[in-house]
Amino acid sequence: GAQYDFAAIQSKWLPIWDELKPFATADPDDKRPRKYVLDMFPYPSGDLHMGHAEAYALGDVIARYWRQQGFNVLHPIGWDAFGLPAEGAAIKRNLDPRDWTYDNIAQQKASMRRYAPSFDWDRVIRTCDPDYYRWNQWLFLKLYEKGLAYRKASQVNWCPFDQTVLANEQVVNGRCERCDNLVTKKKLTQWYFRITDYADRLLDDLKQLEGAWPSKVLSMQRNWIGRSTGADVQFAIEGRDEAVTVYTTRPDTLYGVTFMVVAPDSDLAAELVEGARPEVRERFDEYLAAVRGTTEMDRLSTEREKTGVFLERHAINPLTGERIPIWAADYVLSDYGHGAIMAVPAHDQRDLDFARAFDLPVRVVVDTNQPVTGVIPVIPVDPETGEPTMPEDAPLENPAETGVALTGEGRLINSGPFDGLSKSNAIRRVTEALQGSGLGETAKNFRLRDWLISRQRYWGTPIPIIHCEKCGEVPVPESELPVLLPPAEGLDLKPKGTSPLGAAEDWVNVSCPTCGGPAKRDADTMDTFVDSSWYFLRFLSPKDDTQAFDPREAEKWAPVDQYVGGVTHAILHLLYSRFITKVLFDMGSISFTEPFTALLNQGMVLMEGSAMSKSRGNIVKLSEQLDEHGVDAVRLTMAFAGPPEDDIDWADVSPSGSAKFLARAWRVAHDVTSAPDVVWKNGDPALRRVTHRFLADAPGLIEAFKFNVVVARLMELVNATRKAIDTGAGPADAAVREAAEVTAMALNLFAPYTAEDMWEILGYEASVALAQWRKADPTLLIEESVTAVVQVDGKVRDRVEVSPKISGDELEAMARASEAVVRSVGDREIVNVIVRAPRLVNIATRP
Ligand code: ANZ
Ligand code: ZN
Repeated sequence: GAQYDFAAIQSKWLPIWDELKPFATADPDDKRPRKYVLDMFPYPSGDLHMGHAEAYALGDVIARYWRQQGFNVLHPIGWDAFGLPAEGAAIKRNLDPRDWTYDNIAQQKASMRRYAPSFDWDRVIRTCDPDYYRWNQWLFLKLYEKGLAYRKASQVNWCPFDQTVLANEQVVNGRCERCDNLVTKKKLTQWYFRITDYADRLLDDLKQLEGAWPSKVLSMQRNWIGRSTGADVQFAIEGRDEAVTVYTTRPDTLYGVTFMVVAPDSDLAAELVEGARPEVRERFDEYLAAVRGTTEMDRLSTEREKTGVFLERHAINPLTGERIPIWAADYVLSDYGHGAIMAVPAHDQRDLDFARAFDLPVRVVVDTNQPVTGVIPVIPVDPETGEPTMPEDAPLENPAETGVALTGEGRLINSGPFDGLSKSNAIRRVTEALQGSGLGETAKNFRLRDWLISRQRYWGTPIPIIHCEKCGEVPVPESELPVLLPPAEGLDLKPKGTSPLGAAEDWVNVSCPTCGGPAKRDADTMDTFVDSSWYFLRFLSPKDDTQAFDPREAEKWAPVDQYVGGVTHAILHLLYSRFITKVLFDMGSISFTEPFTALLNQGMVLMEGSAMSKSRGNIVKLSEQLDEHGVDAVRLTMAFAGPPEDDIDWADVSPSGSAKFLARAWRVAHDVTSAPDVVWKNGDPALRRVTHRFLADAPGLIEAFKFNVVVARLMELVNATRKAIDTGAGPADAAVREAAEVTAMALNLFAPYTAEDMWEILGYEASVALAQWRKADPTLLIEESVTAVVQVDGKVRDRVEVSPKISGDELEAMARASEAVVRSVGDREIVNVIVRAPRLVNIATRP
C-alpha cells in the first residue's frame, strides 16, 4: 500500500501554504471574533534550537485551536534583533553586527517556515530595522515629554568584562546575566525610565492577572516590585543644620535605637566625614574603596562579617532626645530608602551583628514573650507538673548574648508612654506621635528602581537627544526620526565604557535643533528591553510609517489574549511591557492597562536531565531531529511529552514513536478512501462513540493546556479506527470515515503537514487548518444505554436510549421534550410526573 513519507508531504504542502496564506489576518471585512495569540519573539543568535521548537509547537496548538473554534486568530512573529550577542559575535568574527543579525534572521526564518507554525508572515518585524526602531525613539520622546525619561549621574551596575552598564534585572546573584562575571559599581550619567512612578499600579494590577498567569510569575513580579510600608523619621544631627531622614518599617522600636548607620557610598556619608579628624577621613576613604568593589548581594548578606567606620558624629533620637553615634557601614545601601538607618540591634539581625562586632549597646524594647493576639491566650504548660506557666515567668532572652534578634510579635517595654502596646498598634501610635511633632510620617518604599535604559554599545537604538552647550538636552524633533544608526565600518566596537558611536564624527556632530549652534548627539543606545516592551502593538500595523501602532487596530486586537514563552522572562520583559502599556494607556493611545491577558510558560528542553549547553556537549540539534523524524513528529513529541509547564527531557521521549503514530493515522485516511461510498446509518456505533467522546472532551483539555492528554486520546481514536477497519466494519463504513476526518481535523493542532495531507486524501479542498471543530453528537456520548419508557396517563408513548447514570431531572426533561409525548399531551395540563430513573417516566394530565 501507500507509504507515509514525511519529507514528500512537507515539500508538497509548504509551497501551497505559502501561496494560500491560510493564516493571513489582513481582511478588514472579516467578521469572526478575534483572538491574539503571541509567542515571545526569538533572538537571532544562530539557528532555531529545541527550546524554540517547543515554544512554537505549543503556542501553535493554541492558535490553531482558536481558529477551529471560529476565531480570526492573529499569530505573528518577528525578531528581537538588537543587543549584545550580535555585537559580541561581530567583534569576534570581525563582522558588521548587521550582517550577522540579518544572516541569522534569514536562517531562523527558513527553519521556522519549515517548522510551520501558523504565523501570519505578512506581519514580520525586526527590531533592528529603522522602521521599527524609529518608534522606539518616538516612545523615548513621549516618555521624555512626560518627565518619564531622564538622565542622572549615579552608581550603576557595571560589568567589567562586557564593559557595559547593566540594569538590576540583568544582575543575577551579583553576576552579569550574560557573561557570569562579578558585577561592580561605577558612577556614570545615564538615561532612566521612571518606572517607579508606576510601582503601585504595577503591583496592584497583578490582581487582574490572578489565575491567568502562573502564580510563580505573579509572585516574582510582586517580590521584584517589593513594596514596603513604614515611616520616615527625622534625626537631628549635631553640628548640621538639616536633619537626616531614615526609613524604617519598625517605628515601634524607636526607643531601642542605639546608633545610626549611613551608606558609605552616599553623599551624606561624604558630607558627614568632611569635618572629621584626618585619621577618620583616611579610614573612611579606605573603607569606601573596598565597598565599591563589593557586590550588592554581598552587602546584603547576613552571613558576612560586619564592617564599618565610626564617623565621630552624633544624631539625636527624636523621641528620647538621646545622643547616638553615627557609623558608615556597607550593609546599608545608598539607593534604598534614604541611604541611612536607625539601628535597633535588639530587633534587627543585621544591626545586632553589627552591634556585637563593634560593642555597641543593645536595648530590648519589644517583649516578644508577651502574647499579643488571639481571643484565647495560648498558655504554655510545664511538661513535668502539667501546671500552666504564666508567660511573664519565661525570661526574655538577651539578644546581646544569644546573638539572635527578637523579630517577632510582642508588647512594648522600655518605651515610655508606648509601653504595653502591641507591635502593630505601636507602629501606628509612634508614627502618629512623630507626625504630630513634625518629626516623621508614614512612608512607602519599593525595591523596584528606575529602569536604566542607556547602554554604551553600538548595536541598539540611538537615543534621540542632542546635547548643546547652550541649550542643554534637546530632543530630536519627531519629524527627523529615525536617528539612523551609522554604519559600523571604521568604528571600534570593543567595549570600553563609552559608546562606540561617540567616535562616528560625521554622525555625532550636528547642529542644535534649537539654536543652530554646534552640538553632539547622545551616543548611547537603548537597552533592548525597550524594543520588546511594546512590540506586540507593532504587529497590529507593522508597515504603518505614520505611527508606532494604529490605535484602531489596537482596539480590535489587543491586549494579547494568550502569551506563550519562557519563564526566564518572568520579571524583566513582562514588567517593562506592563509599564509601557500603562504609560500608553495614560497617553490615551490604548484602552487597556495590561498587555498580556493570559500567560503560559513552557518548560525547558533538557538532555539527560540537564540544560543543553556547548560545555556539557549535550546539545540536540533541531535541524537533525527534523531531518530524521520530520517536522510533525518533533512537534507532536513536544505536545505529547507532558504538561507544557514541565521540562522535557529529550532522552525520555520518542520522536520515532510519534512518527510511527503519524504514519498509522495517515494510513487510516488512505484505507478509507479505497472504500466505495458509504451510508451514515451503517456507522459502527462503538467507534462513533469513541469519536464523539473525543470531540466533546478535547476542547476543554486544550483550553486547560492538557495537550498531552489530547494526543493520548487521539492515539486511542486511531487505534479504535484501525481495529474497526481490520476486524470490524472494514474501511467501507461511515463511522470509519468520520473517525478519519476527525483525526485529521484534530491532528492539525499538532502535526499540520500530516493533517493537511490526510484531509486532501479524504477529499477536501480547503486547508484543514480552516476546518471548524466538529460538534459532538450528544446522543453518542452515552457510554452504555438503557431504554427508558415514557408513559402518558399510563400508556407507553415513547422509548428513549439513555445512560444508566442519568439523573431523574435529566430523564424528565428528555421525556417532556419527546415529540411523541408533546403530541399526546396536546393542550392538556400536566399535573404530576413520576420519574424512576433510568427506566420509567409517567406523566399524568388533566384535560
Ligand atoms: C529600624 C528597624 C528595626 C528596622 C527593626 C527593621 C527591623 P524593607 O522591609 O526591605 O523595606 N533599611 C532602611 N533603609 C535601608 C538601606 N538603605 N539599606 C539597608 N537597610 C535599610 O526593610 C526596611 C528596613 O530595612 C528598615 O527598617 C531599616 O531597618 C532597613 F527591628 O529600621 B529598619
Ligand atoms: Zn542649542
